[in-house]
Amino acid sequence: MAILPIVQYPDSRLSRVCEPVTEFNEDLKTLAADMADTMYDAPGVGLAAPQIGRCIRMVVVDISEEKNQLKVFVNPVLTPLTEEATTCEEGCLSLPGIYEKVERPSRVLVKAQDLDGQPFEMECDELMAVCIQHEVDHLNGKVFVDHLSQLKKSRATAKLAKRRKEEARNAKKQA
Ligand code: K1U
Ligand code: ZN
Repeated sequence: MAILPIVQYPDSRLSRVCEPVTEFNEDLKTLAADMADTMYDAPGVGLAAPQIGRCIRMVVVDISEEKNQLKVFVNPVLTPLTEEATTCEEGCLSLPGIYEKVERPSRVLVKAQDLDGQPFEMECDELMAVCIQHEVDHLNGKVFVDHLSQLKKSRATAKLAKRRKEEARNAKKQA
C-alpha cells in the first residue's frame, strides 16, 4: 500500500487517451489499492490512473461518508440514460482549490470489469454519476475545465497559477 504523488495540471500525462487494461494480475490489484490509498489521503471521492501517471483505463471511486464503499472500474464505458442534464460544482485533485460548475447527463449506465476481469454494470445518478463521468473524462485526456467556456477556463487556470505562486512563496518563507 502506498500514497502516490498526484500529477498536476497542465502536465501532458493528463492529456493522453489511456490504453485498455488487458492483464488482470496482482500488479493491477496493487495499483488499485495504491490508488485508493492516494484518493482517501488527498482526500477525494475519485481518482483515475493517469492522475498517478499511469496511462491505463482504471478508476477508483468512493462517495460514501464512511469511506468504506470503494468501487474499482476497469475499462469503464458510459452510456447516458437520460437527456436530462444536471449541473454540479466539481473539483479535481489535479487542479487543487479550483471549483467550477459543469453540466453533464444526470444518469448514466457504466459497463466495466472488476479486478478479476469480470464484467459488471451499474446505473449511476447524483454524485456517483458526476464522479464517474469526471473520472472517465480523465481516461480520455480531458479535465473538468475543458467543459468550460474559453474565458472561464482561462480564469480558472490563472487562479490555479496564482495559488501555486502563493504556496511557493509561503514555502520559501518557512524554509
Ligand atoms: O478526479 C479527481 O480529481 C477526484 C475528484 C472527483 C470529483 C469531485 C467532485 C465532483 C466530481 C468529481 C475529487 O474528489 S475533488 C475533491 C472533492 O471533491 C472532495 C473531497 C473530499 C470530500 C468530498 C469531495
Ligand atoms: Zn479530476
